Amino acid sequence: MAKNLPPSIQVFIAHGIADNIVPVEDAPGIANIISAHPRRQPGTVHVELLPQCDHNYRGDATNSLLESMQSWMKKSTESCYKPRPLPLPVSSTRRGALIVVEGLDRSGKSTQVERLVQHLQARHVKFPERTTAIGSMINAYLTRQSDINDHAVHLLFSANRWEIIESILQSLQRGQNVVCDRYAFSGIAYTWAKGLPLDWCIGSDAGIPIPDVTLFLDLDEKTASARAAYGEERYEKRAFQEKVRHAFYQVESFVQYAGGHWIRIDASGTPDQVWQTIQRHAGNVVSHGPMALYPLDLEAMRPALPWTKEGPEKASL
Ligand code: Z5A
Ligand code: MG
Repeated sequence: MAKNLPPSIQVFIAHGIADNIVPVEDAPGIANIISAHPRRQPGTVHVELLPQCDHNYRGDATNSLLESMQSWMKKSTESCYKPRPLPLPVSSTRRGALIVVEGLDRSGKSTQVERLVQHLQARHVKFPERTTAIGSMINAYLTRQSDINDHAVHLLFSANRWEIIESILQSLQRGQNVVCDRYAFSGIAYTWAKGLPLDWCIGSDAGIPIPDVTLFLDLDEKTASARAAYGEERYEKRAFQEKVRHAFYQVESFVQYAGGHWIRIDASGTPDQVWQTIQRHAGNVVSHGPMALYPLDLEAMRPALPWTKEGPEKASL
């Protein structure tokens, strides 16, 4: 049997929302990684045969693998915290997809979001939404017309999302795709980069829907700072942006852990090059059809949160 094995066999176990990698103690020669994948059907299995594995393993591989997976699933299911999907009222229409574009300042989010909105005929949402009463306070703060305490302004950014979430859910339920220019992940990354405790930064957005996909436009601070209008608003300083970038990389890992679908995209290409990638990933999500929406859940993410109580630069990548 071992002779005929392909160089790589992959088996996924879907048992919850966590994305774990654990050793398979009982089948060392066959595989040593099992990963639970949040978006697979329960019961499907994914094992990776690593190149350094002993390909000459003999014995009842299937049984030994299944036994070890069963015991692992039992253990991990017992300890796994599972948030419930957000209750979207039953509707005969297939719900729309929630697509978020995130990234550092001047990474080209708004440029790409405009194209995506047109392309999908989607609803366009921008955070911060500066036209509401809360949004106008945020705008005054960002343009340095007012000073607001770091905790208070974080809560304003969150409140600005909460005042619009209900109508986003309604759009999704009507079957309309929604594209957001920034989301809660900006809230977490920017405030955490200021040094406030990470779990506090997440807490005020706990309960909002995890997007069907987050497209993160990754750009180094030097390139970003050469783009138009950089430096006009409060946070547009290179040292701070570097911390924010570091924070976003961490956010990526614990959002993925919680079942979120996050794609990091190189934003240093031309707008057309970036668009090709955006269009492909967004198209995949829309054509596959969105699944249940899960809430952003602090408890579900906690095992993946960096241990540090300090800013993201102190957390290991
Ligand atoms: N913030 C927060 O702290 N907490 C929160 O919860 C939220 C936000 C939601 C304002 O956000 C601030 O709020 C932000 C985070 C914080 N920090 N700051 N400062 P905003 O989204 O309103 O910021 P903005 O004024 O729209 O800027 P932006 O979003 O950073 O820019 P962008 O949308 O990423 O880039 P762009 O407008 O599409 O393009 C910028 C320029 O680059 C423009 O001249 C383009 O023509 C050019 N461009 C675009 N793409 C390219 C490529 N590929 N190559 C070359 N040039 C390009
Ligand atoms: Mg923008």
